[in-house]
Amino acid sequence: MSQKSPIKIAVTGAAGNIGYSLLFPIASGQVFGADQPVELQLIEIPQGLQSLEGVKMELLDSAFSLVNSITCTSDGDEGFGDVDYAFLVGSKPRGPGMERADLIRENGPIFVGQGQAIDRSAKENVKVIVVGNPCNTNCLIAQHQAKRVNPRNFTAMTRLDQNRAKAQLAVKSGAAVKDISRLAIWGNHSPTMYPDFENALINGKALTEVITDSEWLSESFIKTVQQRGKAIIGARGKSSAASAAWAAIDHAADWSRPTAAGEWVSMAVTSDGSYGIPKDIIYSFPCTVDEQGEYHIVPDVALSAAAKEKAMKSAEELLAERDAVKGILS
Ligand code: NAX
Repeated sequence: MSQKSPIKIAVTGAAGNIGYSLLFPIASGQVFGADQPVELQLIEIPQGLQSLEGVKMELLDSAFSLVNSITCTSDGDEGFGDVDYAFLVGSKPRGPGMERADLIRENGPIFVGQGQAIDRSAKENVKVIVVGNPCNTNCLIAQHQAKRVNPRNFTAMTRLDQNRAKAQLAVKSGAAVKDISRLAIWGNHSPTMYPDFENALINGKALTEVITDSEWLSESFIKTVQQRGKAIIGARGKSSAASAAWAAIDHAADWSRPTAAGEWVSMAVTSDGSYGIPKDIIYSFPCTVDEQGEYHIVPDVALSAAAKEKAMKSAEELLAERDAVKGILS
C-alpha cells in the first residue's frame, strides 16, 4: 500500500502548556488521520528551547509511527518552512494589572514577525490557526503581513468557547454533548463573545423548547461561557491548557473535512460583511466546511434583536482592538 506524503505542521509556543497537550494528539494521528505521516516543526523563543528539547524527547519516546521528523527551532523561517498547517499558540500571558489593550500591544510584534516568516517560508496554501491571545487581533496582524497567502487561510480559535457552551447546555438539559448542534459563537474570543443558543438544537429540536428556563439561558449561560477562562484560572491557578489544545485539534480537524450535515462549527474568520459585521476583522461566525476544505459563513441565520446587539458589541470591541494595532497593520 502506498503511503501518503507527509504534511508539515508548525506549532509555536510548543514547550508551553497548550503546546504540550497539543503535540501528542497531532503526532498520534488523531487530528489529520491515522494514515497521515507528519513532520513537526516546533518553534520556541530561545529561552524555551531547552524545555522544548525535553518535549521532543518525550515525543520520540512515544514512538509514534506517523512522525517522520521533529525540528526544534527559534528561527521562524526554519519553523514555518514549507508548512501545511501553522498553530500559532505562543504569546506572552497577561500579567498582573495589565489591561487587554496592553496585552494587544505587547503581543502584536510577535505576530508581525511570525506573519512575515509565514509569508516568506510557508506553503502558499498553509492553514493558520491562531490560539495565542488576543487571538482574533493577533490573527489579523499576522494575516496583514502574509500577503502571499490567501487571507481566508488565517483563522482564530473560538472552538473552546463553542465546546464550553455545548457542555453547559448538555449539563442543563441532561442531553449528551453529541446531541447538541448548531451552537455557534459570534464575535471575539473575549468576554464580549456571544454564544447563540437561540439557533441551537437538541436532538434536532429547538434548544429553547427543551431548555425553557429563558432567564438561565440569557443570563447565567451566556455569562458562564464568557467568563469560563477566568473561572478555570480561579480554580486551577493556571489557564486552560488541555481543553484549549483539544479545541485547537477540533478546529484543525473540522477545517480539513466536510462538516456533518446540519451541523455548524465556530471559527473566527475574515468578516465579509455578513450580518452587518464590519468587513476585514477576524470575527467568529457559524461556519461549514466543504469537501475541498473550504469554509463558508452560514448564511441567513435568524438573529433576534438582542442577539444582533450582542454580536455587534463584540464587533465594536474588535474594531477598537484593530485601532490599537493600526500602526503595525500593513
Ligand atoms: P504558556 O505560557 O504555558 O506557553 C506559551 C509558550 O509560548 C511559552 O513556552 C513561551 O516560551 C512561548 N512563546 C512566547 N513567545 C513566543 C514567540 N514569540 N515564539 C514562539 N514561542 C513563544 O501559555 P499557554 O497556556 O500554552 O497559552 C498560550 C496562549 O494561548 C496564551 O496566549 C493564552 O492566553 C492563549 N489561550 C487561548 C485560548 C483560546 O481559546 N483562543 C484559550 C486558552 C489560552 O488562554
